Amino acid sequence: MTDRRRFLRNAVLAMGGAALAGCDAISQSDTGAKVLDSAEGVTRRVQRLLSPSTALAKEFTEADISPVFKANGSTLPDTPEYQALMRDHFAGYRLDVGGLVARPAQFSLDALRALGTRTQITRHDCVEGWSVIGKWTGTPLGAVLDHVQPRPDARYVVFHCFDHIEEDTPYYESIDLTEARHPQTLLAYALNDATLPVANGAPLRLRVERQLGYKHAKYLRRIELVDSFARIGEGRGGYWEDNGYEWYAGI
Ligand SMILES: Nc1nc2c(c(=O)[nH]1)N[C@H]1C(S)=C(S)[C@@H](COP(=O)(O)O)O[C@H]1N2
Ligand SMILES: [Mo]
Repeated sequence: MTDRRRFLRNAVLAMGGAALAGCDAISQSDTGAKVLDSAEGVTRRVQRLLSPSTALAKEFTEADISPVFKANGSTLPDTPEYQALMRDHFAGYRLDVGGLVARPAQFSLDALRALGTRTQITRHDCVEGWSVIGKWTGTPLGAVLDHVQPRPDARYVVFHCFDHIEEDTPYYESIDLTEARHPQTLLAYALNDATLPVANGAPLRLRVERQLGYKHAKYLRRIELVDSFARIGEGRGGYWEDNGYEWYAGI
């Protein structure tokens, strides 16, 4: 448990749960009700109470950048679809954004760049216990959402990836709209001023800097706005969540 986690848990105990009574939209759906019941839901809600939704993850300087940015999990998706795109240096890549949006769209990497760009030097913390600092450049996810216009019933952003860890179980992840609109949440296409390497998720991967490594979906294939992730994968909001990890992986 990180110091922050421990601190949050103590904060929950100190408040006796009373401060959590003013529930928001999360209690309105079946999935939300389940999340709220769990300790994890409490952690997330306390974290939101203690740090405003706009709080930034720490940013570092050029001098702090790790000499090598370790790659983890999938490092070379083997599906024919991905292999074909890779052979062509991703020239034919299009990110499909759909689901509960007014204007579904497909974006080339140039189209994404045209929506806006941000660079940040941040620390990546893997649940396995290692960290690396890297410089990321990408399009703020908020700018993409502004373009596709989520419908009022949209609550989560789901990231479908090209790779799978087990046969026929594609990697996927999800975050809520608050996290999606956070200024440091990027669809990143560059690492340390170079085109994103295949091992780190080319051509496009998520950066969601206030959460652990497994939330940062690599090899983005499709983004889907949903009102619940109950019917996606095994229903827990991500590949690793379906295998027991927490959905809100706050650092
Ligand atoms: N599509 C996909 N995304 C993924 C993974 C993966 O296996 N597949 N692994 C996750 C884990 S556990 C970590 S720590 C980071 C690793 O990112 P890196 O390879 O750039 O270090 O990617 C995350 N995103
Ligand atoms: Mo990880």
